[in-house]
Amino acid sequence: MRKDKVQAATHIVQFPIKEVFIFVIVIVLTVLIYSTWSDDFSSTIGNVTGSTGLVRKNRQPSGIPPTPIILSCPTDTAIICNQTPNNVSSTTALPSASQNTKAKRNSFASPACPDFFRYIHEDLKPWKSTGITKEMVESARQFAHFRLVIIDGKAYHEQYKKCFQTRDVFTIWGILQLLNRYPGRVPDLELMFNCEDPPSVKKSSYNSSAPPPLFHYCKEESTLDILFPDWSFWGWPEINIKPWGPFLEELKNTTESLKWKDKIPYAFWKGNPGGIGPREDLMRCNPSNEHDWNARVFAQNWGREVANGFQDSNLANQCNYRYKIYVDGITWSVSEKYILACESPMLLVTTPYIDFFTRGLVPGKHYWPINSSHKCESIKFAVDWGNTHLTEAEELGKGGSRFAHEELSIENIYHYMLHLLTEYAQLLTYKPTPDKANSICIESMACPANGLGKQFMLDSMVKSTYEFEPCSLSPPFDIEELNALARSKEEYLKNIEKMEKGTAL
Ligand SMILES: *[C@@H]1O[C@H](CO)[C@@H](O)[C@H](O)[C@H]1NC(C)=O
Ligand SMILES: *[C@@H]1O[C@H](CO)[C@@H](O)[C@H](O)[C@H]1NC(C)=O
Ligand SMILES: *[C@@H]1O[C@H](CO)[C@@H](O)[C@H](O)[C@H]1NC(C)=O
Ligand SMILES: *[C@@H]1O[C@H](CO)[C@@H](O)[C@H](O)[C@H]1NC(C)=O
Ligand SMILES: CC(=O)N[C@H]1CO[C@H](CO)[C@@H](O)[C@@H]1O
Repeated sequence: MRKDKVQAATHIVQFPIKEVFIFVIVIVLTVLIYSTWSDDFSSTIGNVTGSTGLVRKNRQPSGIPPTPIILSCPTDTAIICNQTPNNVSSTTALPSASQNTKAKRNSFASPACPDFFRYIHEDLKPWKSTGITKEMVESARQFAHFRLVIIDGKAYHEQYKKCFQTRDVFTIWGILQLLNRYPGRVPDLELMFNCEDPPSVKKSSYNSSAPPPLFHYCKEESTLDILFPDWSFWGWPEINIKPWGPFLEELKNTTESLKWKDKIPYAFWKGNPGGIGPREDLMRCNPSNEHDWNARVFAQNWGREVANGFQDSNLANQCNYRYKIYVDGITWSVSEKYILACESPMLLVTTPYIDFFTRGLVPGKHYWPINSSHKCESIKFAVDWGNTHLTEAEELGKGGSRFAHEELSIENIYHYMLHLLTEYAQLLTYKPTPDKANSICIESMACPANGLGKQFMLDSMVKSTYEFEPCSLSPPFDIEELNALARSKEEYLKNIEKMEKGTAL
């Protein structure tokens, strides 16, 4: 128990930024950054509003009217999932294959998905020419905590190992919501899922054989894990992190009441250093007799937070600081999205870890990179720069926040899952069967749940089928695009480094 708490803290509490990826990406504004880059840094930063917010406009109706989803918990009988999922298809006939094709065509008329969706193609590339055989899926079992099968819109689950806390529960809950939101749209599939921190599928182990397709929350350049949104989008009851949709709503209320210029002009981080190198290192950036690095970093004691009802760990209150630091946990940290959403520029201690959305973040547009080999100096420089370039710093904070609220809206999370699972299923060369997996449905998960776990399930439950087409997935990046993104990101980092060197520390 105690160990659990400590671990929880370690995994979780970071709330610093997430940075992620190294080589990977940079984004849309590459060109912009390129062109303005060399001599006018601040206009680069200043003008990076961008491609967010497109998705909600011009949505294409799917032609299927919204049907309410009702959770009905029997009082005295056992829950049986093997009927139609959530009673949806009893009122709405499942679309036939031909309707699906039509729907697919329609979706091309939908607005394009955010650019980071294009990495779905990158994640699945190792199997593009071979397809995914049953043997390949079975070879991923060695890394998997559970197996999930979807057949005719119904889900089946087989547990191999225990996941930390309720990571698997809320991940699966999210997939059930997807099935309810888009009845008939998620194709039959079978997948293996790993819910721990470290990426597992090393490229170098599969030079000549097909790698195991493994779903996971994070990866590195040297691994081949298939990225999937983490559990906390549906809630993290152990540390009172609300589902993402309601959290964003609440945050909008808080941030509206706080003027940007009135925020506390330092860089904030709170989390559990827990023996994690980069975090321990960050703790050294607190003010001392010799230095004030403009950082205000706090060690979180999750045991105490749990005991006092989380009164001191309200994430929304952390937006009171003008800058927010992200630093990795054991690997990536789910804290990044909360840090981004605050309108305070995210100071991202650079990281080799990548999660599905961080591939869309652009330095100078969504965050400010912090060199992890001299964090304190780098943070001091960033804060001094921001406090003397208030307009640009505010714009950077808002750029990150727009990304969190718009590109990363819960609606887009479902679109991402739908596109990923659809593309993945198309690669399967066989028809999956449940075998030893058991039927699961919202009733079997939510009815027996209790406490905060149950509340978060109810709060994040999809209450109706969705009447619009998902955004349309753009084609894969070509190699030049990927190279250009990586290059422009690298140059951005180098340029910040030069700016830092130009000041006497
Ligand atoms: C399913 O929906 C039908 C029609 O709306 C309703 O009569 C029935 O009670 C529902 N079944 C369950 C198990 O909720
Ligand atoms: C795969 O290739 C890399 C680099 O070429 C090499 O270092 C590694 O040992 C190889 N792995 C195997 C399993 O052959
Ligand atoms: C946000 O503010 C609106 C309007 O003031 C209010 O109706 C709503 O309940 C608030 N939402 C949350 C989550 O606090
Ligand atoms: C970070 O700092 C180290 C040492 O100070 C330096 O070697 C490295 O190039 C820097 N990284 C970037 C991306 O500038
Ligand atoms: C600082 C800067 O270059 N701002 C420009 C950003 O883009 C808008 C609209 O394209 C211009 O009006 C601004 O002048």
